[in-house]
Order: sequence, then C-alpha cells, then structure tokens
Amino acid sequence: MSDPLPIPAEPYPFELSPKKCALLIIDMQRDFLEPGGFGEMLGNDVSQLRRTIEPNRILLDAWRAAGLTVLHTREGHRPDLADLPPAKKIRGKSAKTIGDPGPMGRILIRGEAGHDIIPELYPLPSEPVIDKPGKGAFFATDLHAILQNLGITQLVVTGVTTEVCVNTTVREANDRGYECLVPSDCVGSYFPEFQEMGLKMIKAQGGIFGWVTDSQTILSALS
Ligand code: TIU
Repeated sequence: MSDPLPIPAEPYPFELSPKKCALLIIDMQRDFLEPGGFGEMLGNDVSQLRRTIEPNRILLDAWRAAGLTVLHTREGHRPDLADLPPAKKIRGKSAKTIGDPGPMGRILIRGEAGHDIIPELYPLPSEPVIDKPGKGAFFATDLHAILQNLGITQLVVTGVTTEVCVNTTVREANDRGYECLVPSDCVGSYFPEFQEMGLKMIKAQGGIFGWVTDSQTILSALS
C-alpha cells in the first residue's frame, strides 16, 4: 500500500497515510439504530440511520483486513449517573430520559443491552472502545492519549448522528491537529436536511473541519 494514498474527496484529495490513520466509528449503538430502541421511542425514523450499517460493515472489514487501527465509541453514562449532567438528564422534558428503564435496559447506561454496539459492527477485543459521556469523543475520555500512543494523526470518522456526535467529534479532532475524512454513506442523521448540511459544514471553506468522500472511493484506493 503506497503512503500517502491520495483519496478523491471534497474540497480536494485527502492524502491518507494508512499506518497513521484510524477508523473511528461513532456510537453505532442499539438504542440509536434498532427498531424498538430509545431513538425510535423518541419518534425518530431509524431507517435513516440503518442505511449506514452495511457500508460501515464493508469499510470495517477492509480496515481490519489491511491491519489498520479501528476504534469505536459509545455515548452513555455510569449506572450511578454520577457523570450525567443534570441539564442533560432533564433536556427534552420527555417522559423517559437517560437512566430510566427503556426498551433495551436502562437508557444510555453502560452495561445495558441498548447501550452496546450493534452486532453487525461489534468491536474485536483488540479494538479500543471509548465510552463517552458527551457528544464529542474527546470530551472527558482518553481518546486523545490512545491516538497519540498509537501514532495516529488522521481519522476516518463514521457513525451517527452526522450533525451531533460525528460533527462534534470531527470539530474536536480538528482542534487537536487531526485530519478527518468523512465517508458520506457511512454517517447518518434522523433528519435528511441535517445529513446534507452536516456534511457541507465539514468540507466548506477549504475543508474547515475536514474532508468528505464516500466509502467506495476509500475502498478503491485501499485495494
Ligand atoms: N451519537 C449521537 O449522535 N447522539 C445523539 O444524541 N444524537 C442525536 O442525534 N440525538
């Protein structure tokens, strides 16, 4: 595999350096993606997220086959809720909130079925899983330290949702000096207009936060 490997992207090609580039899969958790989960309970259309599963699975397989670094994140909180800001607990004023009994165990609590990653993308024991209390994967986690220890300077960021946890993480990563590439078919939003604008925001102004491509373009370059 050549290094760098130019990946056609917007606003201009991304110079992927395979050994320094990790695949970071954001919050592909059962409660956000599965019918009957917390996301659907809130009235969201989970099919908008489920279309990202297959492209993520294919990209993950390719990343593993090439021996490259993979990390996963999960949004959630301690069973005792000590890391749950009161403002986050009450936000939305819905009948059920984080920590309450939900359709797949206590909502967004570590160790509960709904908090875990969907079986299609389940992490291997060798792949770090970052448990995060916020939307961004760098806030109150050891992600930056782990990436530095691994010599990672670039991220391919996938997962859900495009305008919330993916965007927040890409912005956090950008400020810490990482170069981020986002494959549009591997990120999803419950809202089509946010999907479109969430991607435009990343690549605008010469790539203000990063680059956007699609998974097939990355796969073609890797093969
Ligand atoms: N992972 C993630 O994006 N968490 C959210 O709460 N997303 C919403 O879109 N609500």
